[in-house]
Amino acid sequence: MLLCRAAQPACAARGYGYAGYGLRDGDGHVRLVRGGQSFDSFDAADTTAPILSAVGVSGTTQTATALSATSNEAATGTWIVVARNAAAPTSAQVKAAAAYSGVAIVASGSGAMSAAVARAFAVTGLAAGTNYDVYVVAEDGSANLSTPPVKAQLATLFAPVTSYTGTPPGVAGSVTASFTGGGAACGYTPGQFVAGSSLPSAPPGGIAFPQGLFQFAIGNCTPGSTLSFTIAYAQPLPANAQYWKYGKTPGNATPHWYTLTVADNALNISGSTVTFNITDGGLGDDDVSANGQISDPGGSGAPSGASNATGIPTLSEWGMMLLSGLMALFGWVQMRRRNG
Ligand SMILES: [Ca+2]
Ligand SMILES: [Ca+2]
Repeated sequence: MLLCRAAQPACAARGYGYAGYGLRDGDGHVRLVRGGQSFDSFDAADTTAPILSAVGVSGTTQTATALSATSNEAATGTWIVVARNAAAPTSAQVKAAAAYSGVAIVASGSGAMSAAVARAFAVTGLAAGTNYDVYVVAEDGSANLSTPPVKAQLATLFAPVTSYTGTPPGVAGSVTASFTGGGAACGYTPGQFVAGSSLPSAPPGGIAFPQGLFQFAIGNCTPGSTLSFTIAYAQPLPANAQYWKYGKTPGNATPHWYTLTVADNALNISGSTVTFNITDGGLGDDDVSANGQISDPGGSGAPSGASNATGIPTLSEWGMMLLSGLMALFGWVQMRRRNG
C-alpha cells in the first residue's frame, strides 16, 4: 500500500482527476478515503438497480391524485401517466418522460426518493372520469435503472352531475332537475325509480302517487352542506301542490310521509317551478346524517280531489308527468354512468 497523489501519472492513469491524496493497496487499486469510511465500501461498484414497491395512488379527484412509491435505496424516481391500456413503456422511456411509440404522456414528474421511505408524488392535470395507467421507475446514483417500470392504475372521478333535463313521454316540454351547493365534487349518483306501492307505508290520505315516486342520491358533498334544488316543469303546478317525501326525519327514525316546509327547506312552488333546500342531515335527507350524501325519495303531489276546472292536469297526470320525466332523466343518468 502506498500513498498516491492524484496528479501523479500512476494515479492519473487509473482515472483519478481528483487532486488529493489516496492510498493504493496491494491490488493496485487507488482509494480515496474519507474519515470513518472503510476500504471495503469501495470494493464493489453499485451495479444493482433500485427495487420499487408499494406503488399506488390515493386521494384521487377529478383531475389529480397522489402517487406513492418506495425505493429500497436512495434514488431518483420518475413517473409518467398514459392512457389506460396504452403500450407499456420501457424503463428508459419512463425516465425520458417523452412520447413513445405513439403514446402520449398525459403527465409526468420526478423527484428524489429516500431509501425505504414512501415517496408521494403529486399528479395533476388529469381529465375527469378517465382511466389511466401510471408507470414508475427509480434510478440510483450509479445510473442503475429499475426495470421493468412498475405500473399502477388510476381512475379519476367523474365531474359531478348537478342537472338533468328530460322530456316526459307524451308531454310537450321538458323537466329539469338541478341543484347547486355541496362542494366541487357533489353530484348525483345513479338514481332509481321507486313505485309508490313498493313503499312499506301507504301514501297519506288523499294523496296518490299512481306512478310511484322518484328517488335520487347525491354524494361526495361537503358534510352538512345545504343544497338548493330547482325542479322546473313545462306547465304550472296546481296551487295546492306540495313536495312530498317518505323516509326518516330528524327526531323520527321511523320512515313516514312528510312534506318539505318553508321553514326548514325554503320550499317555494311558483308557477311551473319548485325550489327547495335540503341540508345534509336535515329535513329531506333520508339518511338523517351529515355524511356528505343526500338520499331523497320524493315528488310533487296534491290532494287527489284537486280542481281541474282550469284545465290543470289532475294529480295522477302530474304525478305521471313528474315521475316519468324523472324516471327518464335518471334512466339516462344510469346509462351515462354505465357507458362512462
Ligand atoms: Ca443500486
Ligand atoms: Ca346525509
